[in-house]
Amino acid sequence: MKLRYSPTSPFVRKVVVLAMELGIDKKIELQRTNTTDPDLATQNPLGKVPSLLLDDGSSLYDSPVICAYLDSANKFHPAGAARWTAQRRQALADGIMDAGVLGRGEMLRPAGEKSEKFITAQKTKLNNAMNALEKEADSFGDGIDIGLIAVAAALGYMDFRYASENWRASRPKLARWYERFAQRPSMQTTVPKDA
Ligand SMILES: N[C@@H](CCC(=O)N[C@@H](CS)C(=O)NCC(=O)O)C(=O)O
Repeated sequence: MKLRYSPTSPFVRKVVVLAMELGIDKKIELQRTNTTDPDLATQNPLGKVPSLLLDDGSSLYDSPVICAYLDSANKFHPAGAARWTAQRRQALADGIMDAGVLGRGEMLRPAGEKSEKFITAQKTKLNNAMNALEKEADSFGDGIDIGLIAVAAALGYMDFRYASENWRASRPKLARWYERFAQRPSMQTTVPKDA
């Protein structure tokens, strides 16, 4: 299988961290992709990465679907009540990534074309979502599941693109948890950098 990817996408990072934690990353061929590549739209009509091309020629998107497919044995998708906690956290973290990516796209638009109101609205979402995570960070523990992998990918994106927001300052529990989680080899080897 092939993963269409961009090295700076936090959604891709979530998928790759999961694959490394599952020990299946070597089975996935990484294919660097510009989201404007016309053939990406033939695999994912939404033209987004990550997109997973399967050996039978079909494709899977978006990142929660790809993660569920890769973790078909549910090692990191827990059962019972924990399942919904993990899925909700993944949704919250994916929302941070969405707001972060949209906000950054807007910031990069030429002066005169960008909307400060839109950027502020996205930052409000980021901050509200991280405040919600701070409230439950005590319960994160030292385990790992798809929700926590997603939270780590989102916080990694905050460090990468929103360092000036200094998210740790008012979120000490989340910061302490992330400091530990970020030591995992899967996190260390996927730190994003501009190409
Ligand atoms: N909900 C999607 C979001 C993926 C996404 O927004 N990817 C960005 C890169 S970080 C992208 O491909 N953007 C291109 C576009 O929106 O046209 C997922 O979870 O996979």
